[in-house]
Amino acid sequence: MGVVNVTPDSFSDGGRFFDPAAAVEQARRLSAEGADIIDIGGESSRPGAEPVPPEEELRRVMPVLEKIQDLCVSVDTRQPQVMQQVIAAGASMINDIQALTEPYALEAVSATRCAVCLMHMKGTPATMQRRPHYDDVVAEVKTFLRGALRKARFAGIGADRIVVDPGFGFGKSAEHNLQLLRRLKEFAELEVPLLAGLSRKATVGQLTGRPLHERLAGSLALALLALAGGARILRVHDVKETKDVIAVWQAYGNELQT
Ligand code: PT1
Repeated sequence: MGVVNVTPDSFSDGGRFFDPAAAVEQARRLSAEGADIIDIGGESSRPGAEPVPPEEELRRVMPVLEKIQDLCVSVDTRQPQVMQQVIAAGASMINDIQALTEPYALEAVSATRCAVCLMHMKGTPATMQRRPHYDDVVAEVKTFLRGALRKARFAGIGADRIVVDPGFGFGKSAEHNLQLLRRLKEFAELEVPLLAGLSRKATVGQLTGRPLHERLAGSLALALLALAGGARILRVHDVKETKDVIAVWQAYGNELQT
């Protein structure tokens, strides 16, 4: 999954693809590099980010979505109004960092054939990194995702339309993120595909001492660890490089096809 942020303030490429034409070009580039899904978002969810009204989110996302309808597009949004509109405009997946907990979000997805990513977050982007605490981060995240999955299934969303995500960096310290990664295999118990987003995040910075634009190698190392833990979808900024990691991972697990 390749990330295209249509925001003025995203953490790693804020403002770069705010212009719809630049966002479309980036989506095409990531797709050509081998991304199976393009994730477009009109609201930043980096630590400290403030919410965006749904009208503004739609103003950012729709012009891009309309020009890449031939691609498998996921839209990163928490707002039911946005979900409804982007699904009508051809989005294949809703990527919700709030796991469809907003009123009417379940309904916005259930009445359609659209897929959904249910993600765990503790708190809100504005406050989530203020001293997050867990007794057992893996147990707590898994319990939350099990509940979100049950609610989605009960609303009529088939298990074949759902993926889950532990939400790396969303109300989690570097140690919490590492614990989730070490025990990622335990999420297989939820019996739906697992998505992992670690690309360029603060944890990479903490582990390597690198600033934002020098986190590629650290991100690729985490991508491999996520694959080893059973992740099936990697949400990344650097598609070409991550595809090489996947190629190595697949060759390692299979006999080489020549
Ligand atoms: C993610 C994700 C996302 N991450 C899904 N959607 C972001 N499904 C946006 C930091 O610690 O992992 N999964 N949508 C980006 N959010 C963050 C969070 C960016 C934390 C940076 C950090 O630096």
